[in-house]
Amino acid sequence: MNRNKFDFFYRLGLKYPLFQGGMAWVSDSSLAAAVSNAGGLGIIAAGTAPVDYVRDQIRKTKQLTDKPFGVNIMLLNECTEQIANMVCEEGVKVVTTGAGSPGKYIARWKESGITVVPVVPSVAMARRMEKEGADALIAEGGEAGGHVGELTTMALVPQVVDAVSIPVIAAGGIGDGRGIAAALMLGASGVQLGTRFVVSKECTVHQNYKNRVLKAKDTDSVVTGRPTGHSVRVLKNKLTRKFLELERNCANLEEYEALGLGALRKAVLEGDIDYGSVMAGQIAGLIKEEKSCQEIIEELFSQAANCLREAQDLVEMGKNNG
Ligand code: TUI
Repeated sequence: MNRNKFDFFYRLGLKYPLFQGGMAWVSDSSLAAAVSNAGGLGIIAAGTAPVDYVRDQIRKTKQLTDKPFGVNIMLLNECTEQIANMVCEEGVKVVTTGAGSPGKYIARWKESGITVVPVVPSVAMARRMEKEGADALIAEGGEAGGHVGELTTMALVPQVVDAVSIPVIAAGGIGDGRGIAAALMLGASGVQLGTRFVVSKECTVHQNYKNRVLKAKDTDSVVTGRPTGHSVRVLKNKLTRKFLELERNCANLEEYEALGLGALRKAVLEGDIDYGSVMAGQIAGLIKEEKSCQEIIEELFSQAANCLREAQDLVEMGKNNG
């Protein structure tokens, strides 16, 4: 029997109903441990990395926190099969997935006691994942950074909430407490934030990457890659200009993919924000200051609580002034 809407997060041992997004090359042991230590669920991203890199990050995270943390498995990774087995061996508590269907791994993960939380971009995918045994879902709208589906968070979340009976975590376009309050109003039980944590003290991305996000304005992100079927939201730069030009000219896909290969690593590790891929969500323009993960999370939930109290005032006003 559910204690309340947030029971799923209580059971995971979290203080807040918050997941940190698993961002390829960005979400490492440093970021994941900081978020977990601050009461959210820190998540290590496997991204396109080999299995040994991911195992190493898991072991480092265990050194940095005794709180639960998760691993995000990006299903286009060539080593997905090995990573899927490794997380069982390492006793990971939560697995989130992205960029595909994790169907064939779910039984294996559940046998190992792992809580399975796939990202879904549609109601059809949400229904399928619930049927295949997912414990909860992340409904991610196209405001998010990185690989995105077509629907917005505002439209996707309530439709997924109505379609399934497992908890739904809203993601995409949430950058502050107002976004959290709004997501809860849409029926979500919790939230996942990625971009906000890129600009945190414990995030190890190149300083140029953080500065680019801090400098971003509302219209600075763009979706590239639609012709390849892998739409990716990134901040505009010389690389995206070239991408969009190729898209307009219907360039062949090989030329296109060659340009994108390794571009994310170039931005994250080398700080090449001109020709690297600076993945970030539409809320980048909302981020004004680098803070510690603990400061970010406490501020998020105190602002959300204030928003919800104001909403309650509206209810009271209707009662008192009728
Ligand atoms: O996965 C993400 N975001 C990502 S993955 C990534 S690494 C990458 N880089 C270049 C190209 C592709 C990937 C960077 N950002 N978010 C979760 C997410 N999952 N968004 C959308 C989906 C998704 C899409 C289709 C989930 C399931 C799905 O199912 C299709 C099907 O029917 O199998």
